[in-house]
Amino acid sequence: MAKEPRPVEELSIWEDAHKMLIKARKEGIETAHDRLDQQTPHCKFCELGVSCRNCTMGPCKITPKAPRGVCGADADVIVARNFGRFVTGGAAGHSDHGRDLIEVLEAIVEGQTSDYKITDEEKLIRIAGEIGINTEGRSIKDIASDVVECFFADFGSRKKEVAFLSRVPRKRKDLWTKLGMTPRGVDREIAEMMHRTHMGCDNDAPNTLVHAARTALADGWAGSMIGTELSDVIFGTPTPSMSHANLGILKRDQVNILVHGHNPVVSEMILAAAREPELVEKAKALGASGINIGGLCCTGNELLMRQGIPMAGNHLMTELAIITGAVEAVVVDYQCIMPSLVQISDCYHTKFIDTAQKARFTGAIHFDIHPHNAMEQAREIVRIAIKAYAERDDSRVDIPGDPVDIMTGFSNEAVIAALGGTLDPLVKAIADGDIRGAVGIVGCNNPKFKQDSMNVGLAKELIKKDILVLVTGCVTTAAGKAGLLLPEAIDMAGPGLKKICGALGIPPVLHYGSCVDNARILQLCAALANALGVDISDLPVGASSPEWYSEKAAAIGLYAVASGIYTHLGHPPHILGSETVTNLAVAGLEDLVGASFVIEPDPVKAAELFDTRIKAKRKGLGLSE
Ligand code: XCC
Ligand code: SF4
Repeated sequence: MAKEPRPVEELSIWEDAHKMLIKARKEGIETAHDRLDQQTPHCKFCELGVSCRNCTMGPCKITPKAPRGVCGADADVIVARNFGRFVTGGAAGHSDHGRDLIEVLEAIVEGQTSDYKITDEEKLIRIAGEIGINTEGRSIKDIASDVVECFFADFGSRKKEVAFLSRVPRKRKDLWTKLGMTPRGVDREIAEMMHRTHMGCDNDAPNTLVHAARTALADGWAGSMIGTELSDVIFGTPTPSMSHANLGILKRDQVNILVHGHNPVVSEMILAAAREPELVEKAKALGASGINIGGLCCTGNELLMRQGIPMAGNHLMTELAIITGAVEAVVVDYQCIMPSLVQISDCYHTKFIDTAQKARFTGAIHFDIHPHNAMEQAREIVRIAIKAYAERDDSRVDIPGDPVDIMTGFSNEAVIAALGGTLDPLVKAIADGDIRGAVGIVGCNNPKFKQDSMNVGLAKELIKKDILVLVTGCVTTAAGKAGLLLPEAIDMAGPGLKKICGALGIPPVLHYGSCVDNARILQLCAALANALGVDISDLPVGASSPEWYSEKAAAIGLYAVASGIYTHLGHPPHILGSETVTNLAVAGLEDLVGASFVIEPDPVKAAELFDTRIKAKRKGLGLSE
């Protein structure tokens, strides 16, 4: 028997979401919330992580009566293997995204594209210097060519360590060497995890987890970091600017195109095409007043950070955005794109367009976009969207609410510039206790949580305690909709943050970018630790992914912990079936890497945990409260 749908107020904290969920029900459209209800209760074995399908002697599941799989693997081994592969999926996603940016830079260097260019030459030169490339008196193309080589090599198996380990504090690097956690090559660690988890290989849970951490570190300090840094080089390093967020950014009288996914390579071209006068004229000829580009998820974050384009929503808003009936096209690249969007688009005039060979959707219009044809393809996509505007059924359009203002664009470069060129004022503010510490709140929505209740709740609690918050990924739109990404939000903060952020004219919650941009936070932590002459694990900092769902979020969490950053999760990964693995995650890692995970579903309690941690770390550094 079908379950009664839950009241919409229980599903999300947002009014725009409530309105669209009600509209969906009226129009007979299913959302992730409905499907979660169909899927629950979930399989207990899978939830605990004790089911294995790694070979055809199985599938096996561990029970009190059957404590070992056919091969003899116990719960510890099975949980560790499953978690290892889970993290590896995430590391592969971020890193393959990073590789795509290297390929674009390569195409620029080799003259195969005129659609992309090197926008931030200064940053490219700076990066080259950091990874040991000679820049003296050389042309930008030659330097770029060497950077391309070096980063491609970071994916291979010929190196002892990936290039950006040059940013890591000495103590941390030595620790990784000692533990066998030093990431050597992105693809190598990923392949090795697949190997280790084949039947009959790594059958020692802690050992598997050390390699999971190494794979995650390859993501954080190579795949993701390369993705972020080269995106800045190609599309420009973000600087603070104003924009807005929520479904109200859709425009009744314009051609609305939503870009969704993660990589700016395609979405930047869509934006550029939509700004071409000829295409704007075409839209006007059909009665629209213009072309409006809105962002979803991380592709949205990328364009928001650099181009100030507004955010329609985060993960759980992606289906609801289409349900407004006002979206002409959803253009996607890869990751976090629910396949249900194709079916929902089909219920309206909305064209669903995929653009990557590695992320195709049955029923979508496909474009194969590469550096050499990107702009021309983007124009064609925008033309399709314009045409769709004529098919829009006005009687089904409902755009809920008015957009909220947000401030964005906080790259490390922008923060350092705002501080007058060095990190010293930040170090001083931390030493003085005006900023007691910092926490990065990152990651997703998950229909298992009331949407954004944790994301927003935790951020509010932390700033009250004078803990600076940095947000990325889907927490961005959450914080933005709650008014936290505005300078005026200092009124919700403690006295110290109020003073410092007030003086700088910045919000107490800073938008730091997309999910791969968590690499910016790693870099900041490393720079702070180096400035103080300590390890990252000595800093009064933390990370949190309150409403996480994805393999990528697990990879981020693990590279944060392995880098020495105490990390909170709103709910556990599928590891509870192994006491060994669970204890390592929430305790044992502390002894190994100086940080661990903590699981806490209540935002107020989670903020308390951070408070305690930050107090202890401040004390360790000899700083008073
Ligand atoms: Fe995806 Fe990056 Fe999660 Fe959002 S936050 S749901 S991973 S889009 Ni990374
Ligand atoms: Fe079962 Fe072992 Fe095969 Fe996994 S690897 S399915 S536990 S026999």
